[in-house]
Amino acid sequence: MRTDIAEPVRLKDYRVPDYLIDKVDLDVKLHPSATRVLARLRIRPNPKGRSKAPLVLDGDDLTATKIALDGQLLDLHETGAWNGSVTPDQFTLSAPPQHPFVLEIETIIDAAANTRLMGLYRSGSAYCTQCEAEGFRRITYFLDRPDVLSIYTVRLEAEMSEAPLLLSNGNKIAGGEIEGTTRHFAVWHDPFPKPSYLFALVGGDLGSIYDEFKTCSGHKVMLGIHVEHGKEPHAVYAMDALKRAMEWDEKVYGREYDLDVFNIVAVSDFNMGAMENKGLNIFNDKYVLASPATATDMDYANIEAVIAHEYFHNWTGNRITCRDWFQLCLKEGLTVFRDHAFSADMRSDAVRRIGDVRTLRAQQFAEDAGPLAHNVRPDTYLEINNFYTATIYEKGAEIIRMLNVLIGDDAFRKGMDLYFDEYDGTAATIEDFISCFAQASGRDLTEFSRWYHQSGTPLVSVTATHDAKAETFTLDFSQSCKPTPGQDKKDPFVIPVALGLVVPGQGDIELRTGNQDGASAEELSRGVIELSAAQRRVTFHNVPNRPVPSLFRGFSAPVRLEYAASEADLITLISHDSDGFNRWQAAQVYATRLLVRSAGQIRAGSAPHRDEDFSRALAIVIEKSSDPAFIAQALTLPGEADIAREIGEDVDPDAIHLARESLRETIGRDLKDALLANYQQLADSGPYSPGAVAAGGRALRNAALDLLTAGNKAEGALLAARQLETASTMTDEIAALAALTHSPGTEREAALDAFYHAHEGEPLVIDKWFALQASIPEPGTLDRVKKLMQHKAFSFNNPNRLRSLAGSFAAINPTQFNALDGSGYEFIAKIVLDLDAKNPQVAARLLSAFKSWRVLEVKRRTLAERALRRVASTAGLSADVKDIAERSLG
Ligand code: B3K
Ligand code: ZN
Repeated sequence: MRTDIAEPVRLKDYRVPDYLIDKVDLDVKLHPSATRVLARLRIRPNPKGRSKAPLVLDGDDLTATKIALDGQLLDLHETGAWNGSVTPDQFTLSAPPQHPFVLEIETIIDAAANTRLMGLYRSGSAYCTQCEAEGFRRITYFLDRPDVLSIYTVRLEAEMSEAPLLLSNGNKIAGGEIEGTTRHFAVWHDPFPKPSYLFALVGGDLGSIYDEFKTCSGHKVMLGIHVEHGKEPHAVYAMDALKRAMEWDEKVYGREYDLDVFNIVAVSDFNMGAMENKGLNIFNDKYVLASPATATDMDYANIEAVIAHEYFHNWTGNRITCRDWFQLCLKEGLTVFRDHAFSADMRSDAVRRIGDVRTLRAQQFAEDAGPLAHNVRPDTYLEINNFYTATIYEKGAEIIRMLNVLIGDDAFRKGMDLYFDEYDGTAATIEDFISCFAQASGRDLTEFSRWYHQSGTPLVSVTATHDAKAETFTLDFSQSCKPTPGQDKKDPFVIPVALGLVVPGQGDIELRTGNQDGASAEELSRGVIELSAAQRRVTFHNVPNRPVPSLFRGFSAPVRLEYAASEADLITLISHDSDGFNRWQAAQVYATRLLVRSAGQIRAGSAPHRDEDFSRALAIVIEKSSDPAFIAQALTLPGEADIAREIGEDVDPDAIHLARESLRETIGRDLKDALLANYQQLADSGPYSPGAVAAGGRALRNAALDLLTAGNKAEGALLAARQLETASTMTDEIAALAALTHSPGTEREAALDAFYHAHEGEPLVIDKWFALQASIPEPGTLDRVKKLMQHKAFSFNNPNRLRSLAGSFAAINPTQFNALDGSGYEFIAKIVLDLDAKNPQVAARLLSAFKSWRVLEVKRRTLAERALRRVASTAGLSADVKDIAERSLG
């Protein structure tokens, strides 16, 4: 384990590599505890690098058995003889040849002992790899950085019985049995130069499904998805999503696939969601396997999105990669932007946008508001694996979305085409990317680029004045952004404000008519005002009746909006806004306002305020909207973490929880008839479809069940019990079980037991069972979670199991994680420490659950700080955990 906290890596220190590695030939003999890797590297001095620089190759925990330079074996015990050094973490040649040369390195790897799941490891009986960000150096010594691009040829050899399937990147060029032995081999060649983080291999005995895709130029591509034997039918949906993604990228971006084969392998031990290795994506099986009886509609939607995301990386990430890890958002933000657009095209636009914004607010806004806030393009890092964050991914995607809104669809597409033309086959930077859009749109994007180097969520405050006599309507905008770690002062952001002015009964006012002050004709015709200074005023003329401003339509910028809309205005927007997102947003603002007020009242010892107008507003949504998925979103209140963020300081999670429960109860009672009518009308019928329409019906039905249960526990429990008995989909089954878990008692326990026994053989379903129990907002939950950690279905070494149980407890159970006695914090801190020795990446991720500790009321804050300090001061911590602990403490 790496315990040495190295010096921070800084963007400003970037230097081109002194050596390049043009070709990599790997000869890998798979063996459970002693895989032999022979790497043959063709190296040459980089004409752009420093001359006569030493060659320093990265390693991590490596055991080299042989190293030869241009065919001459180096005596590894006598390093003086060849003027260099070799340690598990580095290989150095102090005076390497100044002409092309070949370095051959033999390493022996114990894949079975690799619990970090980085480099070569085993998942079940399969061998697989994960190299991003710095895992290749756990396979062989290398210039393990994304700007060293090489052509790989990989020969894999294994026992036929153990690994009948042998895969690597690129196309298969040879293979067969090895005569006189029980072994076989396969040779894969990838003609596209790639960085080492995109290398992958898989060896195993897996079940496969195959299909074919004909690209727009008529090239036939063989598609394979490889899963645990017996699970093949559960991979059919992923295959369908893959083909749709391939077609979409051709149609929308003109991007064609470039190899003869595309393979996806699903494994059950994986640190994150999936990995875009060239031609050989490796997936957490959670994002591949689905059947109506085992996966929810949300799972199906996630599979579609992740399959598309990894596939889209083939162009945005692989063909054009990142110069260095500071540019991570170049591939991640852009690819999330692309997968969001894909999902929106596959499903309902407004509903997808609502889902994406919910995620952004819950994860990225929370990160931006706390001690872990960082730039979308960081300036420095200690451990790059800690930067695969919502800020890089989700905010990175929002920046590109804003760019699209600002320059329009045509210039945006032109900019993307330029980017692909100009930078194909290279390792690029954010500046390279932005320059393409500056060129395509003729705009100076320097100020816009501040989004990449200033952290924090801007706050946009708006006041509106209507002058009935003068028939004018004036909007005054101002922006600010709180200090974030290392950044006290911020320059103004360039913020696109998509807006409309809504008049009840009349709809949107035509913005172009009349003389408008302070906005250009182009802004008005597009309905997008650009806020690029600290303040801006826009006055609309010929506005006899006071309109209601609908601001940030479609969530046109990742900002917080402060606008004192009256409740009547919010109801106008809920009822009449032509923008679906803002209809939903108005309901959320209304709910948040009530919830913040009630939480304050509860904290002050009084009863929460009841508001029937809000129920009436929701009744309007139910009545007016024809899209069940949209209604379901409107009926889902802001989460407890969202309310906490809105309160911003002295946060009491118990008061927030009670306030939210009480509002759910009120809605459940007030809207009982309408909810029940929808519940009954949307009863499941016909064969299962994972499509948006059928899923929307189930979403509304289950949102109704949730509120009905909140309104009347006994009646809700009856409905839920009936649904649990008759459910034909996992969506309905888990929703019913969730409704039942609201009430303690023998019925709940019996339902949980029955669910377990019905799904015992399906680890991914048992993960839902773990997560559901970990999220019960009751004091007994911590004991329950501890007990479940002893359950035979639990495994401390499997990231999915651990995330379902401990991760859910920390992330989605705010009252118990933040229990007043500190037991939740101590529990998570202990798991982080126990896990750190085995899998630092997952341990560090779990520790980031403390990211909002500073806003808690003083008792909890003190206890959370104590737990964080205990972690930070533990000897022998990994760089990953130490970095998160120290930054959290700030
Ligand atoms: N690029 C990978 C993430 C790698 C994470 C390394 N710690 C998956 C993705 O974003 O597509
Ligand atoms: Zn990605």
